[in-house]
Amino acid sequence: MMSAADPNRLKLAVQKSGRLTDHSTDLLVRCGLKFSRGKDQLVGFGENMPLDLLFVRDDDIPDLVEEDVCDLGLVGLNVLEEKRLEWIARGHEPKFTILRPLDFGRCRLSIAIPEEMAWTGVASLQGKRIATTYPYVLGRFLRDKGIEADIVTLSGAVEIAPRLGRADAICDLVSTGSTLLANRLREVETVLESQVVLIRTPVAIDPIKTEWVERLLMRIDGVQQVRESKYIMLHAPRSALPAIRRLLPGSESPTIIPLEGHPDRVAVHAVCRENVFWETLESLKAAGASALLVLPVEKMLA
Ligand code: PRT
Ligand code: ZN
Repeated sequence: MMSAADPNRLKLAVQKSGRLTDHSTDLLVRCGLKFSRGKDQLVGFGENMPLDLLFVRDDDIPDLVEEDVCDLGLVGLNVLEEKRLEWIARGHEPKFTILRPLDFGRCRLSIAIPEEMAWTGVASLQGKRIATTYPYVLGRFLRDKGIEADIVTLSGAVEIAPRLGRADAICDLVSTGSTLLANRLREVETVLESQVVLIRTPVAIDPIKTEWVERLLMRIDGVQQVRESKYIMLHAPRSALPAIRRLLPGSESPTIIPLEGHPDRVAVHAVCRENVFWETLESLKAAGASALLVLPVEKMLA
């Protein structure tokens, strides 16, 4: 019987429980993976692919991949970049590879200051105390900008540090900005834009497993493409074709089909790699199109 300890099976580290967990497992399920979670909930056993999931804290994912305990990992660039700079500072040159940015878990690491603090640009940080859980990324940012400031490293609750008198400013993750607002803080500078990335071990993966990495990547690309893609169908007079082709968003070569009994009219079918908005449909109609139909695309393989 196959087991998760089988060296021929890929191991992919994902966050155990947090903001990235559902998106990570959803992506893999969309790639066709069926998995069952063991009693300890730590391993997800791939039932239809030689691929097992290891559920861990997101902060552990870079180490697990860099040390080749896992072949692959899904982790936020914020966590990965902080680890990378920490390793370099400790004399370890990291060798993992980023295979794909994945367009979820988007957020930014930003500097925020109390509402009443004056701001004339990053120079306003000179000599200030900045609280963060990202001392290495913040340190590099300040060095690049030529700013000398005190980095106050905290393990959490960074947003209350100014109110407690522990810092003058903070450097923390922001997505909607409502946490900053609730703490009367103002976002003034982006330090790092982040999203989830797929990373792979620096160690060579054996050929059988490599084939599955390639298949997984191809499926991930397909999943990413269909997310925004639409299949659009319409009828139009032949004379309107040039105008209609210009209006179809992100589509390469539409299929043109003659309409029985209407020599001057055709059906146009096209895959649009961008969302199709009402405005586009209205413009198409104005250009002569009729019987417009927009369908979601379920799977795509180039
Ligand atoms: O237990 P474990 O260590 O695995 O989880 P964790 O608590 O460290 O991480 P988790 O689940 O909170 O976040 C995991 C990852 O999600 C982060 O490393 C980022 O890559 C990503 N991410 C995306 C975010 C946010 N958006 C985000 N908004 N991580 C944290 N936040 C915080 C933010 O700092 C703020 O305090 O959420 C709060 C709300 O944000 P606003 O701006 O929407 O108010
Ligand atoms: Zn964490």
